[in-house]
Amino acid sequence: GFSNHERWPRAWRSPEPRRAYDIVVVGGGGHGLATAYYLAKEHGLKNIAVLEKGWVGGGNTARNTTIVRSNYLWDESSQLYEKSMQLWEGLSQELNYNVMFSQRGVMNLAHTLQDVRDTKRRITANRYNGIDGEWLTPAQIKEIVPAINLDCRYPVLGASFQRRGGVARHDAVAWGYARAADRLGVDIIENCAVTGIRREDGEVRGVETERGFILAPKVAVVAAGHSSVIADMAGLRLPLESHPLQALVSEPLKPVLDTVVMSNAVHAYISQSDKGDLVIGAGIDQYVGYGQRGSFHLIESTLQAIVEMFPAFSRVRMNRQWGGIVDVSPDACPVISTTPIKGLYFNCGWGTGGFKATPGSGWVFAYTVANNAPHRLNAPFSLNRFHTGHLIDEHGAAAVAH
Ligand code: FAD
Ligand code: PYC
Repeated sequence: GFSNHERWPRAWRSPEPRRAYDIVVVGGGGHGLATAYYLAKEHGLKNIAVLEKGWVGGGNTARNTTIVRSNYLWDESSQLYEKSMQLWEGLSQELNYNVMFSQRGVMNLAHTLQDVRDTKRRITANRYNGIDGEWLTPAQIKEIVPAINLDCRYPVLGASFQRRGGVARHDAVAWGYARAADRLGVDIIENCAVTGIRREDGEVRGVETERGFILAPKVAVVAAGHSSVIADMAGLRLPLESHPLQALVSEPLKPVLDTVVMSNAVHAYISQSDKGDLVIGAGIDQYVGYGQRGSFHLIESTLQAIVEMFPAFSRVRMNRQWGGIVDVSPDACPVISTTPIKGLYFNCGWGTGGFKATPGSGWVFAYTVANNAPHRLNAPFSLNRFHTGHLIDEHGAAAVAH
């Protein structure tokens, strides 16, 4: 049956690294690939390499639960995520690659009076920013999600609903950006870990890699959970903690859930993939670490929460479980920034919520690297905010327990 699939053309080249590039992007996840694509497409820069220590999209890009929404509280973040949402809406056409963006709606449940107040406040703030959002009563929730048990241990009192939110196919996002960037001349170099950052006189000169030294006057780091490790190579300390975040999927079922349901209070979220699996995620592991593994305690606590809300799923079998390493910042917002070292840029701190931001993050980071200055949309997200105190607290809208 698979014999017809043997001679598929490669979607991107596998070049040997050159001695020098104008820009080296460190990290071949969705964000790094999107950055390289927009550098080439929007800024006409062609001499670019993406260096990836493993394989394209093998990090958090391939490990997340693919939820996309833009319903953040503060103006700064909602505008950044909404830019991303607008890019998602045209992404399959832009890349000529079906990223399976499915706007099936995202529901954030409220289980306490404080949840209700916070959620309604967020919906109002979103609407002032031109972002869709509505409050659902329990009866309206039941209409959209017949399988839900509203009268669970922490009764469901209502929910926010962003109808333009939804899910996308994570691998396709990485592959689509990789192919499009490659066609614009970007060299994507897999199995090429960066092991050092060479600096002279306060400026970047290039990167040490497993495959030798590469000269570059600009180095743009997009390494998610390993950002602090790379910052350390340059003598920088980032205000980030790396935590595992776990998810699991069930055996495939017939269609039973056609929207996304998230509950911060009980630490679980669920959707059904187009293949039929229930895709389930948890709150972050409380300890820091770099192990991309699942653990037993989490299966128990997360599935308890899911079965409380969806008793009908109690006998569904789980197929696979894994972890990714998320880079959590003190205000649950990203860092998209120049640094005190000329030519060194960081895009990190997306924590539990960066998949939805992939296109927008790449777009603003490309602007920042090309112009050596932030775009209006990412100016509030500089490293400097941890000195000035202008934090943008999005722990509520992060919607994943921290
Ligand atoms: P990655 O895909 O991790 O890319 C970083 C890359 O850098 C990796 O490929 C890594 O190998 C590479 N790298 C690291 N060190 C080096 C080095 N020294 N040299 C070269 N390369 C290096 N977000 C949402 O918006 N919605 C969700 O539903 C959601 N669910 C999640 C569920 C889980 C279980 C997890 C783990 C995360 C979830 N997230 C979600 C968060 C989201 O996945 C991340 O914020 C986002 O994918 C980060 O994107 P990235 O491209 O920067 O990361
Ligand atoms: O940010 O929407 C999100 C999210 C969902 C699951 C993990 N993060």
